[in-house]
Amino acid sequence: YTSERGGIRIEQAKSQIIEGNMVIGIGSGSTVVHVAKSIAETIKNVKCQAVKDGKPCDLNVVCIPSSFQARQLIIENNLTLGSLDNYPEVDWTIDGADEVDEKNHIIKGGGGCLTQEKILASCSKDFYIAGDYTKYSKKLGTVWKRGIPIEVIPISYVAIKNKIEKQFGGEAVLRMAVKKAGPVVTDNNNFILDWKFPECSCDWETLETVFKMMPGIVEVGLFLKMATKIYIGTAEGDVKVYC
Ligand code: DER
Repeated sequence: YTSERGGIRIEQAKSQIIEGNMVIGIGSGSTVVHVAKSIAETIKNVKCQAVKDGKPCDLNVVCIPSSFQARQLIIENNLTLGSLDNYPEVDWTIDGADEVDEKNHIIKGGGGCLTQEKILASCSKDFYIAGDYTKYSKKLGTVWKRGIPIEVIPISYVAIKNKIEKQFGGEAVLRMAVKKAGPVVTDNNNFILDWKFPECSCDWETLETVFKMMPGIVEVGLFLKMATKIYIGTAEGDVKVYC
C-alpha cells in the first residue's frame, strides 16, 4: 500500500502454524483499511500452508476485530470473522497509531477505539504498528496535538476531567461528535476525554498506571512498549522498521 504520504509494505506473515489456524487481529483507523485489503489479497494470491500432525494443510486465517469499524473491514474483505471468545490467543495484530516516538511510546485512540485495540494487542503474540512518517516523532506530543485519548464511564467524565487537570495540569476535553449532537460514544458506550497535556518530560509509564487506577477511567490511549515492530512509510515510498 503506498499512501500519498509514503509507502507501507505488509511483511508476509512467516510463521509455522501447527493447528492450521492463523489468528490475526485487525486494528482500527484509515491505515488499517489498506492493510486489511492487503491481507485479503495476500491470502487469495498466496497459498498459505500450515502443518498439522506433521502434514501440510491449508492455513485457515481468522481475523479478530478491534472495533465495529474493524469488524466491517473484515466482512467487506471477505475475511473470516472470529472473536476473542473463540480465539483468545492471537498470533499477531496490526494497527495504526496517532503518534509513535523513538522509545516505542505510542498514542492511539484518535479513532476512539483504544480500549478494544489495547485488549486485542494484549492478547497478541506480536503487535505491529503501521503508519507514515507524519506519525513518527522524537518526543511524544510533538506530532499528535489533540491530546491523549482517555475512555471514561459517562457519569464520571466531569469528575475525572477536574481530577486530571488539578493533578496534572493541561486540559481534558470531552470529545464531541461531528455528525451527531452531543459527545462521541465509543463501541463500549463510553465517552472520551482528550487530555492536552502541558509541556512536560512525562514519565508515561507512571502516568498510565495512575490514570488506570482512577475509578471511571476505562482505558488510556498510551500503548507503551507494546509494539513488536513499527513500520513507518517514508515520503519516498520506503518503509523504515523500528523496535
Ligand atoms: O484510533 C486509533 O487508535 C487508530 O488506530 C489511529 O491511531 C490511527 O488512525 P489512522 O490510521 O487513521 O491515522
